[in-house]
Amino acid sequence: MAYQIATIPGDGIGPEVVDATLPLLEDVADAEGFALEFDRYDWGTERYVERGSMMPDDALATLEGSDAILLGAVGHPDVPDHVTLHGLLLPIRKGFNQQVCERPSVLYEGVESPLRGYGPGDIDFVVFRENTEGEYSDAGGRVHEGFDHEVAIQSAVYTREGTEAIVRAAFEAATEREGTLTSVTKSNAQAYGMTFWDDVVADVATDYPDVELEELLVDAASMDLVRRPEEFDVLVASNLFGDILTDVGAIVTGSMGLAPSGNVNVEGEYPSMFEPVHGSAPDITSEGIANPIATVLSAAMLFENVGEPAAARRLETAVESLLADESAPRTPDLGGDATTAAVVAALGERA
Ligand code: GGG
Repeated sequence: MAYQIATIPGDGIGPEVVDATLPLLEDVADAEGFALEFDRYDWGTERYVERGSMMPDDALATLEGSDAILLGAVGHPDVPDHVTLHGLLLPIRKGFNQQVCERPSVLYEGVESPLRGYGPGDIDFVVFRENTEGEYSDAGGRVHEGFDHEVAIQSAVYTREGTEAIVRAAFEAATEREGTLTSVTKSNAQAYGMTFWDDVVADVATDYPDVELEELLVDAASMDLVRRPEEFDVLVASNLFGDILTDVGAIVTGSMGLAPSGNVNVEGEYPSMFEPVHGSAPDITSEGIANPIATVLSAAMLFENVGEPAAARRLETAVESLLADESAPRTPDLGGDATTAAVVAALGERA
């Protein structure tokens, strides 16, 4: 069996972490008796500067035949971030109906949380982020640009179908984990979209009577993820709130360099896309010190998604073993001085 994996290394440290990780994935696939065929697409900001677009017009048609996509990062200091996001990341998520963004936050043995008193296993939650609409719907406009009477409108769009898809995925995860579900909104202030979200949650909840449901406002949730992270299990939130909460989740579990994510097309009609939560990190680009673990764990989610759970476990176990070993190499974000390549090599010995 061979899987066709599209890789979009992207910008900044994206190519460094993706390119370093691919040989490890090939080895793990080989050990589990399947093969990977990579199709590399050098899309991103360099292309935008040279040719005026982050990716070609037929990008989605090109990617459509893949079994999954592995993405590095997008973003460059010379180009506004909304150009890079709306030119590549968001069109892929929307075009392939990747409605469910799954972002786990786990405090591993050997990793220090900035929160005092937390040890391995104390923090273990997953955020289900609505991924194709909400505040990132691109509905709005700017008129009278440059005048004092300039106006900007940015609308959030919530559909019943999209909201139900993410809420149902979160309830399913809470059921599987035998845990609680926290729905995060701002429905006291956003009395249309977010009260609609609450209504959909209440409707879907009737199908999951065994799941304990908590509802929190996003300001309280942000505070509580820092104050009592051990009490969270599965969270579900809109596109913007999920984006913010998962950065909090990454940092309370030690580093942005450890946080993976999956953008999932639930029906399996289109490829799903896996990417580290971190961005392109221009401050450390080309230094060879970016942490590859978020990409490796994203690849584990990719393996799970294509139906290779044993390969996924192999990568996860290698990461757990490396982080638990004080003498193993670790990159500067985790207090070490190792290179990206050294960490991948050490993972390879454990995988
Ligand atoms: N790893 C992908 C990446 O470049 N993320 C940067 C970013 O700003 N992402 C926004 C988002 O996930 O919606």
